[in-house]
Amino acid sequence: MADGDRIWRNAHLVTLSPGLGDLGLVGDGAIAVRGERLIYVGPEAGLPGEIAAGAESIDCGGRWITPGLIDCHTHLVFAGNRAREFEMRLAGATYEEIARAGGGIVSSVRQVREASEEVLVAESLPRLDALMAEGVTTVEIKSGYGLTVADEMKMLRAARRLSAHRAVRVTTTYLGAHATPAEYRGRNGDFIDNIVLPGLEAAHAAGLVDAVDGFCEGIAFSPEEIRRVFDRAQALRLPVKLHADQLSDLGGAALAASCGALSADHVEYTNEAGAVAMAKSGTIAVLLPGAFYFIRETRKPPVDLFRKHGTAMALATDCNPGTSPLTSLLLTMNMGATLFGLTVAECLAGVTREAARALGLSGEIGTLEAGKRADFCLWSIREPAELVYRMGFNPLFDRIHGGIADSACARHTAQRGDIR
Ligand code: DI6
Ligand code: FE
Repeated sequence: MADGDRIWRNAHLVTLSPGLGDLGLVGDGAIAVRGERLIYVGPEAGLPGEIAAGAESIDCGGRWITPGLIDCHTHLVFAGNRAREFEMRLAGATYEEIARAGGGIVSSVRQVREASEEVLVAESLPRLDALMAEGVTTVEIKSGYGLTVADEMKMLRAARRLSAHRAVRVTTTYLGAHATPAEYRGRNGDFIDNIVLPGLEAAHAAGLVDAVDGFCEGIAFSPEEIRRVFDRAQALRLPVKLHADQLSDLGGAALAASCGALSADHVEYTNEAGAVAMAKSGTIAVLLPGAFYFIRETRKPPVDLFRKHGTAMALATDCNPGTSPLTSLLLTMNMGATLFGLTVAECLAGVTREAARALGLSGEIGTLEAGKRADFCLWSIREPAELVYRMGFNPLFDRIHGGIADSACARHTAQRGDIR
């Protein structure tokens, strides 16, 4: 034993670790933590005596433990919102009318450009808090509403700063090729030359980029344009991912796979060849049921093809002001099951183990295994399916990030009394 070891005992574990069946269940389990790491995960009866001796023990009262949840696709940093646009759509307004009234993605671009970095942080924190309140310990955040070099970097700096304010890991993704701003309308090539590529270089040089993404779609960027961005990313040794096949089949999934992408996201229109290519390259299909629901899509991602060919699936919120104003991974899992037909095991793996793979972090997080980071959640539930089954109910009992429990921080803060 080492000073400060802690054991969470009297719990049931959803380890998601390979080789233990779908969910990697361990009944009557225990977890031992040293510093930021897990040092034992398994049956309580099998806890080595040298770990048990002298460690602080926390009785979980028969609750369930899962890995910390991972939201592997968000546009969480933005300013303002698009509620008015939503209201206009409900009243029957067309896309054109909304655009003419200053709505659509350009309105988010305008608001982000007008916002300071401090305002972006302040407006994004409540969204991050909502995710964390349901057990999120890692969140990916994309740029893409700045669309100038300076404004893209401002978004990424704001994203990084969020993790200084909260006990959560933030990974940042450069999405300069998200939309063509008004000043470059009809000149995608120039926009890529003048903004997207220099922005990537600058953001990377400033240490602000963990991965590079693009929006491959008729209304956004062509596969050829995306390839130029990916070529630069690869020259900088940055992993890539892609918004692929959301509204049409441009072969985005196959393009992503051919570049060894970590993930292809949305993938509603992905065809069988795309699914096969993704399985071969280990590219994760990140399903985003919130956007599917919110924009009332009807084409579902080809889940059966993904299963048939062994393409791994993750689930994420796609939190963004235009097509998925969603800050709940629990509801995302419910939607993954009800709208896309995923199993409970696929949903839970999709927000843990597979989400970690979609971020290139599977060596660190995503399952409960000795050696990984001590990121996990305690849930007041009777069985794992409850996490997928309920809508709008939060059974989180405690959230542990890097070995530190939110409950311990709350006690600490309460003890400090006046400084709140
Ligand atoms: N996919 C989408 O649907 C959007 N961005 C993306 O990558 C829309 C973003 C917005 O409307 O703000
Ligand atoms: Fe997205």
